Amino acid sequence: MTDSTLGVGMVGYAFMGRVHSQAWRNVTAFFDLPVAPAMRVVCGRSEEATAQAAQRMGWAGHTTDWRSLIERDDIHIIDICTPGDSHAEIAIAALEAGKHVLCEKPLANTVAEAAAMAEAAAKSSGRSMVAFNYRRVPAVALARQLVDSGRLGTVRHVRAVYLQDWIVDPEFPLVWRLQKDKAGSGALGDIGAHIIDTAQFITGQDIVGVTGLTETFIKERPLAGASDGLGASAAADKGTVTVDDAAAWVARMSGGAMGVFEATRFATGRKNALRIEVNGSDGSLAFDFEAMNELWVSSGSGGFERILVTEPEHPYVGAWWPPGHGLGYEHTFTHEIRDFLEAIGTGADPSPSFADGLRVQQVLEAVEQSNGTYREIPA
Ligand code: SOE
Repeated sequence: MTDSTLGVGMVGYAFMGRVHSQAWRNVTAFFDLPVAPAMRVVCGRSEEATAQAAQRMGWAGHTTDWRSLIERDDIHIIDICTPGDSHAEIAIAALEAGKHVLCEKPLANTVAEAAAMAEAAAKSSGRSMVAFNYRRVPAVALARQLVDSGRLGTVRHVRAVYLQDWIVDPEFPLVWRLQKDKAGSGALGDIGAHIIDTAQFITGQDIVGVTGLTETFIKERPLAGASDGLGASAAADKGTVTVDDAAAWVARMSGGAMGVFEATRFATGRKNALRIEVNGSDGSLAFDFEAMNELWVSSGSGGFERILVTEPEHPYVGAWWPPGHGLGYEHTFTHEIRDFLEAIGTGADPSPSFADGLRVQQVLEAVEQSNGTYREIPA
């Protein structure tokens, strides 16, 4: 072990914990970095399941007490992969102890929690970052470069949707993502947060105002038993869904663009379609995560042309496979952890910061609150 080895403690080992583990395991095999992670401890609630997770995912040890991770001198990074209701407590304690913190999105369940986290981040000697992984899709990073270079001219429209369908079945159980006390909100915070970040990242414009609408189509669902990825077994008894199933909002952006956004888990047939289109005075671009190695670009005439974002000169791609071989969902997390470690190693502030995460949280809250501005059309 060299001085540049940083011990990692990860809290949570379900879907996000698995994909983060894969990134921690692989990052130094593909990227040259000033610091190297050592996967020291994974933390979860059940002793037996956490021990199994440690073994499968490559963690040297395990614990059921996240506070003990924060106290350890050989743990320098805390990676938070838990539901939103525990983000603030863990992150603030870790930042106060001077640890570096990577936190899953959305940053918190409320603006107040996110503000406290951003304040702790500003005071801490540790670095912190929110895990908005879609910024690290090569095609999305390329889209930002194109907008930055002026290729699109003045950006007038941003159209971003995030479409999934995993809870269309009314018998799908009431998992934590459908409970406000655990998740903060539904499709809005879980996937709407991603399109807010992606739109702001690509355009370099912040959302400065919104008017929104949220809906819960299925108001009661079977209680959830043992969990399994996004799903769980279903019990006979039912409980109330306390979050939105879908959200839509229009926005003004800081550079004068208009934004139209939609996040839903009821887009039957769409699995993970994060789509964004940006229209500028001189050109446009379009991206769909379900074809994540492609970016469509228009120079203003003759429609759109496809760029296959699999060349070594494209963002992140040179570290991987020969041209045309393509990347997947998991690579975005490896890129995220690469960028986090690079920033820590060079003494820079990683991006998106907790302050950026707070801003996203403010947009989410504004969408929920602006439901009140809805006007019915008289019959
Ligand atoms: C479920 O909607 C989910 O796993 C999100 O929580 C993730 O952030 C997204 O990347 C995929 O879908």
